[in-house]
Amino acid sequence: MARATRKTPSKPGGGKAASGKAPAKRTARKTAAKRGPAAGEAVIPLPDRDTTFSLYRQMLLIRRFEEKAGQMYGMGLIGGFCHLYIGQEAVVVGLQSVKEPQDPVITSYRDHGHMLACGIDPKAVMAELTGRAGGLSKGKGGSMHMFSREKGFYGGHGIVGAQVPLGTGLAFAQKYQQTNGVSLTYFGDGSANQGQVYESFNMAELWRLPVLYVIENNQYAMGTAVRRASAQAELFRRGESFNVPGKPVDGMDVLAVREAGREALDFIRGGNGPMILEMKTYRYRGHSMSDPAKYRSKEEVNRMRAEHDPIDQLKKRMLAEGMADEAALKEVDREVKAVVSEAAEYAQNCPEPDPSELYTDVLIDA
Ligand SMILES: Cc1ncc(C[n+]2csc(CCOP(=O)(O)OP(=O)(O)O)c2C)c(N)n1
Ligand SMILES: [Mg+2]
Repeated sequence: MARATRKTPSKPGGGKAASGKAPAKRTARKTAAKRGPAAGEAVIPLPDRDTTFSLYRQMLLIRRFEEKAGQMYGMGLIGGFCHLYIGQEAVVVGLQSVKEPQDPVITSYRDHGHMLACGIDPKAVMAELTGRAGGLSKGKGGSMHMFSREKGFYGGHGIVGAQVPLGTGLAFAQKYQQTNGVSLTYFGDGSANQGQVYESFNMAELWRLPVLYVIENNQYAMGTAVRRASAQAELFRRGESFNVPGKPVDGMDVLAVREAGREALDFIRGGNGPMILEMKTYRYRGHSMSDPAKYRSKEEVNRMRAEHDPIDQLKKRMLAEGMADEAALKEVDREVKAVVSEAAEYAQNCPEPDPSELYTDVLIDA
């Protein structure tokens, strides 16, 4: 049966959508290079007090959780791999704040922040890191392999790029089951060079699947800078050959993430097929806990921390605009620290899984 000709929706952000025409190169480059509003550009207003505090609290929870996980790893309490999300908090917190409850989430191994943002109990996440029975995967999955259908979190994937076709499948399920959900499929700049990503783009566009591809461009794939590995380093343009529109976003600004996320989700939920958001972000720590990060200078990291930290940026605005005083923010910090301490306690005192668990949750070829 012949497919109806696709109507060209107007692309969020004002560019051309699925017509195949990219936004003018010059404009795209300029936008991509930018972080934060330039002089004369409209500043995104803070949302209401509850929402703003919640964004602040969520980012801080991820930050403190990850710092604690890093410490516990250093003490030998966490084995295996452990990839921290510190620096990237605005991406997942911003998007989570504008998605609908039925929208599934899937990501890579750098997944603790996504789980916390999905509302998964920090105790269960920390206990999984320490390999205990109270962990989300009963202590058998570790840092990279946790799931919660209840919270719409589908992993936690250690194979670079593998979550992209799976996230596309989740989008297919939303469409097939008519949930009106959008699959939030996160992957990194390095993963963006995997072939399976483009097979996914093609199918998603052909079948108009409700999927938001979120590229967390933290500038490095292990020790390789994005420009050394990517012939087209403007990753938001990677869907052009498939008519998948894309947009660059300041991923260090939770308000910019929210705004772009809301627009993109509306566009996708409106039946217009997939979209890509390239979140320009930065990871402060090494690729994993065993990476001394010698491929970049301390100055580079310090500059990002000093000038673009997502939590500090929001804090400054809240203080400057009289939404909060230091005492109110300290109180949030205290609450968050208590949650993280409780999780760390639990993760150390919980028993190890019973040996009989070796035979559960595994596929056995009879
Ligand atoms: C198929 C595959 N190839 C290589 C690896 C090894 N590896 C693990 S993480 C990684 C880098 C991925 O970088 P990126 O997608 O930018 O994500 P980030 O770690 O920055 O979040 C590589 C090459 C892997 N796990 N799977
Ligand atoms: Mg990366």
